[in-house]
Amino acid sequence: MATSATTASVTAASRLDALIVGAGFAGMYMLHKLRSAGLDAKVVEAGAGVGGTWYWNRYPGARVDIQSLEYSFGFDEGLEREWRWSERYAPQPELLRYAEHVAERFDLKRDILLNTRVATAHWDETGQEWRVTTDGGETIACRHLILATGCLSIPTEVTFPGIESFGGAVYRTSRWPHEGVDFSGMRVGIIGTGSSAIQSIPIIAEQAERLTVFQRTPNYSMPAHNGPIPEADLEAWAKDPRAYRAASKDTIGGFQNEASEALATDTPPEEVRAELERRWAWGGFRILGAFADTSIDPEANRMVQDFVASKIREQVKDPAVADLLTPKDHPFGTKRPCVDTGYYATFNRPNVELVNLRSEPLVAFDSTGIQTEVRNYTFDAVVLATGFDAMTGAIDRIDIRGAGGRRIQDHWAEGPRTYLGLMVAGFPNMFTITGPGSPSVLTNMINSIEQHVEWIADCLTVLHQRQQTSIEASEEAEAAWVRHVAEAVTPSLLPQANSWYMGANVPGKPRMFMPYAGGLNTYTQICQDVADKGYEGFVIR
Ligand code: N01
Repeated sequence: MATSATTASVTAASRLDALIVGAGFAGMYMLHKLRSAGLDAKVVEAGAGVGGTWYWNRYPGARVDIQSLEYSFGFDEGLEREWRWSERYAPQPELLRYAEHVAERFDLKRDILLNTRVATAHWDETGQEWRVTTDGGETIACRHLILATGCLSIPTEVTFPGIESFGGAVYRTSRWPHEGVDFSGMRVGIIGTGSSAIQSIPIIAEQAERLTVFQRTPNYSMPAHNGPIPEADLEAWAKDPRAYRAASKDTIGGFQNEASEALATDTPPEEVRAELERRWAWGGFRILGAFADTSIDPEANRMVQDFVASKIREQVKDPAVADLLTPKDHPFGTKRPCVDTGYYATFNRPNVELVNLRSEPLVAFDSTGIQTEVRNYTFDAVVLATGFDAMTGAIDRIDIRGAGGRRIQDHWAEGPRTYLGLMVAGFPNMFTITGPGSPSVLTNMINSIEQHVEWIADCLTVLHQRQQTSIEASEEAEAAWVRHVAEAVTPSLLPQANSWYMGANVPGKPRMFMPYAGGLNTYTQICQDVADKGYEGFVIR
């Protein structure tokens, strides 16, 4: 396999303390923490560079949807001081530069094996270690296996009849060419209207001669109002970065959102409207914190749905197109809302058309483009923005076998089961970072990553000091956590949507709400209590 001068060779004859899979933000910070604790750790990464999500998702318009001041590492004051974000929501190239900077600053690359995918990971009972093989033929022995494989890293295997016969180019948003794509003068089709499409459509529309958007289900999208970082945030952060970070982490979503305790149903309609307007004008996810009952009460949620529908009508000139772009099949916030720059207004452009795949189903591709039941569309290029096999996809694709040779796919046959989203019963010494059963995708991922990495590093340090060799979630603790994850989401409207949170976008995937909806602040306290009680629910030997 390709290795660069700065890349590690991990074909270690001796056993590593830990092997980390993935060199995104989670894997990089995990490596740094374990090294700092004096443990011998290395990383295996499938990509040719670090950065995970921000390495792969290079489509036009890709940018973060949580303000960069909060979507960035807080663990090192030096790193924090020397890095300046150019805008509220950093674009992908800047996020990738940041990931590279982190790798350089902490000299991480010498322990990262790039261009290498983990193929198998089998627990060896006798040696009390994981035996890992890679697609490059290496075998690596490690005491602990840490999956930092990302929640949205494996695209779904969506395909369309005849796609191979299409004479134009096909691009997937999550596997975008590194050299970029110039759509000037082209007739372009895009399938999907999730976050990836909603970010890329306005940019592609500016370049292409014609853009046709194939929509199956409309999504709620809020304006980013991207620009300079708001003065109030900058001041609060500069005054006391530690306090600012702590305030972000002490929230349900891991970012500051002015979460209100007020109930929309107890508030006069004009005040509800005024508050939603104020938050819409601020931009991004702030509207999510407007009222405490919108995530649990259909009537309160309906007020936000109606408000967003009115905003879509304000932005889209053609009422029929506005209506088509308005979600009707799921409550607001039950799919991750999108954050856009000029998405709805793009449909006022003369070179953009919207095709409703519900009334005009896609039949097949042919050599010239796409046939629906109504028309043939001719394209030079088609973009697939069709989503990810979320939360379990990257883990399922590794042949992982725990104690007694049990396959993780079998253990998770009815949906992913974990204890705290950190460990799986029967899979000793294997950790997941932002795994199913943790708040992860419902939060600011970097704050969730920091919490997980620090908990795992503390745990391994304790084991190391006590010369204990294995830790495993007990069956009982795992079963209780799975019940608690289900209970935590029950009062909310979240399970009502056919979302990737529910596994609904992958045919055959078990329907189960995968992330923990109890909030990052509550979850962090639970994890701390578990550790304080001597790692309650874990079997340590
Ligand atoms: O994927 P999605 P995404 N025929 O699953 C459609 C994060 N993210 O990559 O809803 C036709 O949301 C599908 O239609 P439907 C963020 O957490 C963040 O956009 O199944 N259409 C849907 O419209 C986000 O939630 C950012 O009916 C088909 C679309 O494809 C998550 O990643 C940016 C189809 C997929 O939407 C996923 O977002 C980007 C078919 N056969 C992503 N199959 C930030 O802003 C699927 N679709 C940070």
